[in-house]
Amino acid sequence: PAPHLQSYKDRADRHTNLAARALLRCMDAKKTNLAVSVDVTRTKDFFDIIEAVAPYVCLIKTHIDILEDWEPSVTAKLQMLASEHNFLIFEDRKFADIGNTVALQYSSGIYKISDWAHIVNAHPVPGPSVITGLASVGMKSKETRGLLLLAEMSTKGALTTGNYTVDAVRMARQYREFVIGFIAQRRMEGVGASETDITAEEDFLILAPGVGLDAKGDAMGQQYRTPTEVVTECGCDVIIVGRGIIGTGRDIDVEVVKRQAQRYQAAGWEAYENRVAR
Ligand code: 5FU
Repeated sequence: PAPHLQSYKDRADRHTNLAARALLRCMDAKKTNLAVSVDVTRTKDFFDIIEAVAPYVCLIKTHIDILEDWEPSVTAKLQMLASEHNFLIFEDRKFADIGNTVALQYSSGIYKISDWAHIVNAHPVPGPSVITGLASVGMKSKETRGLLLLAEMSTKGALTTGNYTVDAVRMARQYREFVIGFIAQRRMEGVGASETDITAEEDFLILAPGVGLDAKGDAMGQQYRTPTEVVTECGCDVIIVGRGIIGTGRDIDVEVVKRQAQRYQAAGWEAYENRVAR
């Protein structure tokens, strides 16, 4: 059967990339397909949120460069929490430059992303060299890292459509040891597949941003769909939720954050169970 009709557990047992395998195992063990996007600028809020949502997530998604008081101990603590609470870390860096530059941006600078992020993502716009550049760092790491290609974005008017998406998927098929899936809005198995593609063995994870239970969008082009639309109907594997859980106000209410995380975990898991039971 197609990957989205199989259980996360079966897919974990079969996956060859260690980061993908760890993520699928964690989803099965914690019964969650929820990733929380911790888009805040203060380190204290960052960790308050992570501690509140940790039991309910398989993945914490970061934009590490928006923290105003970042210091090296932040990513060290994040790694510690990840192993303590069993979740993976996804730095939403969206690399989009030549291979040599993205390799440096991934490994170096102040953040040294490859040291602590299990998963990163890249725009396919530069062509395959963006993948090989990042793989030159990620595949060297002791713990294998995984890359997601941005095949589709959630925003209104996004240019990630048609042939662009098809070419992104074709590129990913050439580097299946490192490219573990896509940021996308639906499954990609059928996309651009020719008869020579061994699609039966292919298991790309689909991580979908743009998920909300209470709002349809924001004032800056974001568009939201529900976990049922995203997981049951469109076959995505992980729901990525930011403001639906952390709120939009300046002050963080950890009790509300915790409740919302529980609510999205339950909705995401129910949507998955309805899908595999079909
Ligand atoms: F690639 C993408 C995309 O297509 N849409 C997104 O929203 C990434 N995102 C990220 O997911 C975005 O940068 C935010 O960090 C997060 C969504 O946050 P929200 O608060 O749930 O809208």
